[in-house]
Amino acid sequence: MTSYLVTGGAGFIGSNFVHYLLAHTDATVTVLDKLTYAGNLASLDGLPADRFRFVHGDICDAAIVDELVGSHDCVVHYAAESHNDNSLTDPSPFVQTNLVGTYTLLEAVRRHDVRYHHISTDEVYGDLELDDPARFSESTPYNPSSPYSSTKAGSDLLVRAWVRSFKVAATISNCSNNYGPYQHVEKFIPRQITNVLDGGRPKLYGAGQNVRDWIHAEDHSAAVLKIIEAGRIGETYLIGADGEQNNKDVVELILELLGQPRDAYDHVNDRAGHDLRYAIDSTKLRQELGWQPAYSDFRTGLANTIDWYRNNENWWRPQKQATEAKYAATGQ
Ligand code: NAD
Ligand code: TDX
Repeated sequence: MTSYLVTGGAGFIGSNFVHYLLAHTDATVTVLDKLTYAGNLASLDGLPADRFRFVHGDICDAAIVDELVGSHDCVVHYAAESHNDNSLTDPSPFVQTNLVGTYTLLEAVRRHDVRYHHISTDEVYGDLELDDPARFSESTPYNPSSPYSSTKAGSDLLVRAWVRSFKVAATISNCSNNYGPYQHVEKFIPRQITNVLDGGRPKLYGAGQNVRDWIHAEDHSAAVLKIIEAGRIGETYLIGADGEQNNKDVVELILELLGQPRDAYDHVNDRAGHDLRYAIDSTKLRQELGWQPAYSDFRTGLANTIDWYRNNENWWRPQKQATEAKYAATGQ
């Protein structure tokens, strides 16, 4: 039996991973989470009390991090400031949490010689042209665009340096855009679903031609567990499910699945420096570790996600108004 310390486990992907881990292994899990605006304890409701514990704290707090890292077998690091738009308004918490927080964890992992898995994003590679057949692979050079992605890239480089210099037992995964339950309403898909459920309209940045490579959060969790259990130390694995879609098509599909006219959306101000296209080649993960996505049909995965938001209004309602007020201030 393994004891896991999961940072950021009250956030979107971290909470999905905790549910997955407790359902698919006999492990015990401690979540360390600061409960920023993005953390929600309700995402961890219903977990078995004898195998799960929540600790409220900051990954930049070296004392609490040292104590928790020293008492677990494996650290899985999800905690981050994660939203590109927020990083354009105020980059400072991104530098603090994503860089200083990762450094604080790595130092504790080094002291206690604990297995570490680092969760990162495909955005560290920058973006691709819309008509470029290329996809990101493990050998693509880093070229991040935003304050968010540059701090994630910096955190990945810290991990690589700690592996090489201090022989820390770490792996890294860079995943594409996730969707599924428990995602904050500031993000693209939940924002549009809840706008429509609220009687409003989806908001598309610019012309909506930007492409994202969608993967269901449960498929991401399965891939991370495979890498922790069977991945090679020091290696990076890209995680993606061949889910490329442009934003306009996604908005139109959400409207169709919710029984609305496909053109009932608004164009709003574009994001500064908006990355054009992300696309992942996950051959290494599939061939080396035998991982495959279970959600191969985006339409079905999206319909399930819409049902989840329809049935869990009490989960998202408290954040909706403040989130839309922030967007109104930037004309988005
Ligand atoms: P999220 O914003 O939903 O959740 C982040 C969580 O981290 C929250 O619970 C928050 O309270 C917590 N947190 C923030 N600062 C903290 C701190 N200083 N100390 C402790 N906890 C803190 O984010 P998410 O979308 O679930 O992303 C999780 C991770 O996955 C991030 O590292 C992100 O870069 C990465 N990622 C996300 C996506 C995506 O599509 N969302 C894709 C690839 C990689
Ligand atoms: O209202 C919107 N309208 C819109 O057109 C919002 C919120 C977004 N968009 C566009 C911007 C992007 O092209 O939709 C796309 C997806 O936007 P986000 O959900 O903000 O995701 P993105 O910026 O692509 O980053 C996400 O994937 C990679 C996560 O937020 C990151 O944490 C992850 O690293």
